[in-house]
Amino acid sequence: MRRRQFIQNASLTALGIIAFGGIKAVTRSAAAANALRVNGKRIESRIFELAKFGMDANGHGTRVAFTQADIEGRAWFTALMQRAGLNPTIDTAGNIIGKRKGKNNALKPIAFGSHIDMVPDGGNYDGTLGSIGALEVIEILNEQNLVTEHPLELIIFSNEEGGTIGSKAMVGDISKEGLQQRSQSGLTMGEGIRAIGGNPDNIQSCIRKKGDIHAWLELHIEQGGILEKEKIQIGVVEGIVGIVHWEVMVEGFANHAGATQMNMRQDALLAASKLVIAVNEVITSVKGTQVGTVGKIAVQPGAYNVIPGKVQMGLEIRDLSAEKIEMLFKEIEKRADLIAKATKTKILFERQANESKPALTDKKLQQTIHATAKSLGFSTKFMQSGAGHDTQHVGMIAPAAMIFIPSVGGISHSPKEFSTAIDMENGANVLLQTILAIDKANQ
Ligand code: HGY
Ligand code: MN
Ligand code: MN
Repeated sequence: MRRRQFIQNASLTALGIIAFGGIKAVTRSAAAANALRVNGKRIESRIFELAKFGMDANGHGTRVAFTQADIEGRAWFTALMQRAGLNPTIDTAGNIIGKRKGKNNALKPIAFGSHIDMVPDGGNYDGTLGSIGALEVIEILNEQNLVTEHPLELIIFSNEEGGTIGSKAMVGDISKEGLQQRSQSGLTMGEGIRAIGGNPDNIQSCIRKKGDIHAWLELHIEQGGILEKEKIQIGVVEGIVGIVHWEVMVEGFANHAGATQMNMRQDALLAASKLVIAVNEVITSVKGTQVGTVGKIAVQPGAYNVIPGKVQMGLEIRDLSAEKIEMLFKEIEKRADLIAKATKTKILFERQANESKPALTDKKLQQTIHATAKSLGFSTKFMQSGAGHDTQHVGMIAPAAMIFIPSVGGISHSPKEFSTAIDMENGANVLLQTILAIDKANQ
């Protein structure tokens, strides 16, 4: 009896030690995970490395999607993903996908990333911060031999600046017409996707369905000046504006600039100029944070001594409400009719296929970002994004959210775009710890 009792006690003690050791190991590993921090220096140096692709002699960036600079920048990034063990592949929309196994690969992946293409003459932080920050998360997990429960996916979306093409394709929102639309590079979207290793003829196969991704996170610069002005370190994005583009054709009559009296003219540029002012008046005529821009214009034939016969412009309207965008556009159309009559010209609007719907981000993920940032000692602000992002499409098939860091001077889409090393490090730490929090909570 005594012997049996002894063995029982001994095994209970042994069990207790193992259990205690196990709990200690779990708390140790939880504490170790909480203590993980990114390597800010590596982030900053990679930002400057990537900036070199497409940088011209006077330090201006031209890594426009589908151009040689984009192809080279993508190759550089893909090599880093390869070295980090992510086995990068390119899906049929040209998105670069890296995968890291979890302990339980039956779970859906936690995905994160951004884009590395730029606007013409753009900045070095828009998209690249979220891409390099995402890679930094993988580097740290590798260095610490930490394996998450969930598998992880790093996604670099293609042609974000030209209409968030890669993320739209991933949610099945790219039409045939959308593939025929001309991109900033001069190639059609379909030609461009092929140029970067995608396969537009089979674009459907890149589609992810609802439930395929457990959660999506994107770290991004704010691109506005609110965080800097209010001295806030981390922005928690609540919603992302919708964006609609129109090509505007103004048709007048090219004629001799000397021999044609002022009241005999059909001056397309005069009409276009009145329309640009009308856009500004309509957009600013109602309360709210909507924005409207005519960002590009081409005049034909373009000579001192010829009255412009044709003008082609690009109109963009953005707001968190799709209905408000439609209402504002109808008002602009009314003004265009009056201008066309007064100038004896024709004004046609051609709505572009690749528009983005407004999107709210996932409330639970917002709270996780907020709590994580607070636990890291950062100030936070819930806010909307006036810029469009891939997140607004991924949010259609998965819980999605964004982490913002300040843009110095609120400048973006400009060579003057800048974010400090410490703000980038803070943002990447929030990204890292939020991913671990989601993984732990098995949200
Ligand atoms: O245009 C935008 O809002 C984004 O930067 N692509
Ligand atoms: Mn961006
Ligand atoms: Mn941008």
